[in-house]
Amino acid sequence: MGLISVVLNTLALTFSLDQILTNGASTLGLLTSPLLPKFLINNPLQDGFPWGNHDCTNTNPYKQELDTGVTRTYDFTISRRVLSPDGYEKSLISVNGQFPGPLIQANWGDTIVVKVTNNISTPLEGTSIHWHGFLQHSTQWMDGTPGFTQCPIAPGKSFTYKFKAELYGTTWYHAHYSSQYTDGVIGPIVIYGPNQKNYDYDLDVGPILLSDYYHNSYESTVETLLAPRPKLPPLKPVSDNNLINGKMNFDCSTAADKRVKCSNNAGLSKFRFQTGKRHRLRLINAGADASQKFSMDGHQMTVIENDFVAVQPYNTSVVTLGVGQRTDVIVTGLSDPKGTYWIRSNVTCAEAKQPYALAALYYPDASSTALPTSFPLHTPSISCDNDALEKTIPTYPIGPRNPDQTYVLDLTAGQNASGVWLWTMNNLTFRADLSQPVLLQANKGNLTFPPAWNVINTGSAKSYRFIFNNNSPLPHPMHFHGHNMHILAVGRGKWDGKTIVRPENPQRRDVQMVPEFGYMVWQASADNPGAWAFHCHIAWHAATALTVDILEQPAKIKGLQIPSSVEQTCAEWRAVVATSQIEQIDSGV
Ligand SMILES: *[C@@H]1O[C@H](CO)[C@@H](O)[C@H](O)[C@H]1NC(C)=O
Ligand SMILES: *[C@@H]1O[C@H](CO)[C@@H](O)[C@H](O)[C@H]1NC(C)=O
Ligand SMILES: *[C@@H]1O[C@H](CO)[C@@H](O)[C@H](O)[C@H]1NC(C)=O
Ligand SMILES: *[C@@H]1O[C@H](CO)[C@@H](O)[C@H](O)[C@H]1NC(C)=O
Ligand SMILES: *[C@@H]1O[C@H](CO)[C@@H](O)[C@H](O)[C@H]1NC(C)=O
Ligand SMILES: *[C@@H]1O[C@H](CO)[C@@H](O)[C@H](O)[C@H]1NC(C)=O
Ligand SMILES: [Cu+2]
Repeated sequence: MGLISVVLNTLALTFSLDQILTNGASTLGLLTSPLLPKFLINNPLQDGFPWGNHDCTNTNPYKQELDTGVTRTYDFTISRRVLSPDGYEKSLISVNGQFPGPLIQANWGDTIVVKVTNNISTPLEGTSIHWHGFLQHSTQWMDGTPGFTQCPIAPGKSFTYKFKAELYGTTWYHAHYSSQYTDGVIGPIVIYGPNQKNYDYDLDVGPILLSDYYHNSYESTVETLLAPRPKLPPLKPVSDNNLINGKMNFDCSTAADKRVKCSNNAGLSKFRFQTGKRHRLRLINAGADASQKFSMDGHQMTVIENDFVAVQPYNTSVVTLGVGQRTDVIVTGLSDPKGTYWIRSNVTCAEAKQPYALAALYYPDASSTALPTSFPLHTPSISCDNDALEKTIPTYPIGPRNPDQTYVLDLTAGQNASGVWLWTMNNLTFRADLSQPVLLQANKGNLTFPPAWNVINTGSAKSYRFIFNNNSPLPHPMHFHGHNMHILAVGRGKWDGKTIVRPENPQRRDVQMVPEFGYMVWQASADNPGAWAFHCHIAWHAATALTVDILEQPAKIKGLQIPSSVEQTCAEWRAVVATSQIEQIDSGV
């Protein structure tokens, strides 16, 4: 059995039977996985906390430059490894041999350092890691976006990322090179911070990554998507499975390629609850395409945070997450110590052969080998809209003033002259030059960019607003780097030009679902000079050009002291590209 031999090579001796089920060699989603603490304790404390008396109602985290003086250091090697997360063997691109990759943890105000080494071979590829949702104030070159803030890390080379935990809550990291992350380069990040006083919790169950999963390599998917298809409609890739913390069973009789090693009953993620205790769950959609509808049979959830933004708590039985989004919930344990329940995550708004991910929840006296027999609480729903803006109210209110600049961004799709289906933003199809990151060019004072880089130069505007019109029949999870967007309005049809939901305190987050044939009006403070991607987080859409580059405060970019390692990474990348060993197969991001 390929699966067993892979596991045995390096890990089996120290693993329990439960962990042998970890076909992705990850320790997430096991009954032996440790609970998380309230914060990491090796910091100096003030008023009992690493962050002193700052909390989620008294401190503006975008302005507060909290610095604990503590650094958390990680070492990541990105390399191919044959694993069978759902029983079907695949050459994944792993982080330190694991899928999902290891957890990064820090306290609010700590500094995170991650040395990333590119050990991907056969074929050789670049890589780069994006720290999703981090602001990167004063480290704008550490955002990990090729063509925007850096060149890809060349094969055999390393790049060390260093950035502050300016916000707190739950997030993830992922490769931002082509659609590489969908083959495995993902992992959770927890930044401990203040909790909401009346919604404190007893036990932190930790990250729960939800991800649609493909048995084909990302390269084959992307190459098929970008092949000319004269007169034919665009393709929609179909996922093979849906995973919770990288685990799920797969029915091998339905495998597309019967020659590939496959075992049924690969194993599910398992979680433990205590009766009557309040549990914190950190939900993350780390998938490629699908929105996820997360629910727990028999349990209500209380939402306390969306993305990196604490919100006034509200109850729900289903959490909807577009790709890239996170929601933290508190769930109170029920009273029966023998209870077992299904945890479910359903794919929605995407094509899937097996859309139903399951995990098992056990109370202390339940046998952890018995499968639950529970039923869902609610009526099924398939909408992938986020909860209404009226419902998601940040605990720290910020009312953005009138913007200095307003832009209209029209999204459509069509075929170019070679018959390739591509997305267009204001009629332009995005394609990065991975060897020429916009941030470095702007730092040298050259603000002339080829049209395909889709650069929108916001000049010296102190704040800017975008009216984003989605003229397509698909919803899109739109992500902005380096900021939390103020989401002023979202809906179907066209914006009326005036309605803003709670102008004194609109929802903030870093990814927002925009409905099919709908709009999103969002605004940002230009407090972060840099080159920031605004893109659809569906990997297949970003690969097919659904991206723009928002250049903020270019005059200030000219004064940035960018470390020489960024330029060196470009020199190393250009040297590989010059030997034609690596081809750019898509938009680059
Ligand atoms: C680098 O990748 C090769 C296989 O592609 C693997 O054998 C080796 O262990 C990897 N090195 C590290 C440090 O992960
Ligand atoms: C939310 O649910 C919790 C328990 O799960 C309950 O104590 C609380 O009253 C509920 N809040 C509302 C507003 O329904
Ligand atoms: C998820 O799918 C199951 C069927 O497997 C269904 O019973 C449940 O209601 C669905 N959940 C949601 C939120 O639609
Ligand atoms: C159409 O787009 C593809 C993919 O970006 C590109 O390779 C091709 O050159 C484009 N064709 C034309 C005529 O621009
Ligand atoms: C995009 O192209 C259409 C049709 O050629 C044109 O009507 C429209 O004004 C263009 N939009 C922009 C923003 O250039
Ligand atoms: C500015 O950058 C563009 C795009 O990379 C390049 O074509 C042009 O030669 C540069 N101009 C100068 C003066 O360096
Ligand atoms: Cu999209």
